[in-house]
Amino acid sequence: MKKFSLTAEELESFRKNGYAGPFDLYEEAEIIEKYKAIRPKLFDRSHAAYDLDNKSVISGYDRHLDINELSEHISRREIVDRLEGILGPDIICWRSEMFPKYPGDEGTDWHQADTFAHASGKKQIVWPTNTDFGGAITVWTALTEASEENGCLRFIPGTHEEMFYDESKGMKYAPEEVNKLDKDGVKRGFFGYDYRNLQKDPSFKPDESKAVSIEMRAGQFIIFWSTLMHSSLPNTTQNRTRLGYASRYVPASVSVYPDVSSFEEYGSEISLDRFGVVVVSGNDPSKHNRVVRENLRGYAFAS
Ligand SMILES: O=C(O)CCC(=O)C(=O)O
Repeated sequence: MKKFSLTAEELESFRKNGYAGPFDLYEEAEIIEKYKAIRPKLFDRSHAAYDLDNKSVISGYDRHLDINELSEHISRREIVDRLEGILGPDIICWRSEMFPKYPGDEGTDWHQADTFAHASGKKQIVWPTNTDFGGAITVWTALTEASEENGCLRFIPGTHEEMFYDESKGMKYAPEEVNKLDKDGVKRGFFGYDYRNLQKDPSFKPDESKAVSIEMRAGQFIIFWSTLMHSSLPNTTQNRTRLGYASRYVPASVSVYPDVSSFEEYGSEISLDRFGVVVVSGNDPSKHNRVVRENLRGYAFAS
């Protein structure tokens, strides 16, 4: 057992429900200071891994590769000790994303991600062939409070072992056409896509009567399978932005971006020239991913 390992009960509940937490990471005063330090750095792309405009939906991808506070965050023991019970001893972080929801923003459509091919059309992670299960573990950290009013996450517990979406179907990026009220009058979208286009059964409707809201104070994090049915509520407040930072982890045996040197999604193209996975625990015995030991400013990752 490590200091922050999941207990046997927490692990059992995680296996059944597909998520664990929320857990405390930063004190209230600490996260306010951290957020103040991170915010201006998000706009400074001088060392960012990708040449993107700040307006791009994916400008918040992989900022752990150039913002020291985030480079430190992804390997925090409070997170990694807990992941070891789920993913085993050798763990890589292959992606992180900022998820802002400004006052008036729509909610995020219900979705599940297995290979993360949904937007780019290419599998972004591939588990070894002898494994019948994919997906990634997402650690979603609240950099601000996340409540039902300003757009907290919603989960449907126990849905993580069956995919209701076919990520190979492809979706059309059309920000002007989607993001309208859905059939139930909820303002919801998927950052310019309509995730419902990937449904295996076009008449499928997630059973929202079983959904739970994940309210968190700033500084807490939640762990969940990307294959868990999840969404978030619209931000209906006048002035309370919700900002989540999601870091995504898989065992080191998983291949990340196999056979591609760039990809296009959400209307932007990314070259992977400066991309690398970060080993946050153990080693990378498989050697099929490019591993980076320091971020693009020279900050050494802990592992
Ligand atoms: O923060 C959100 O609204 C969505 C987050 C999400 O879909 C994810 O972390 O996978």
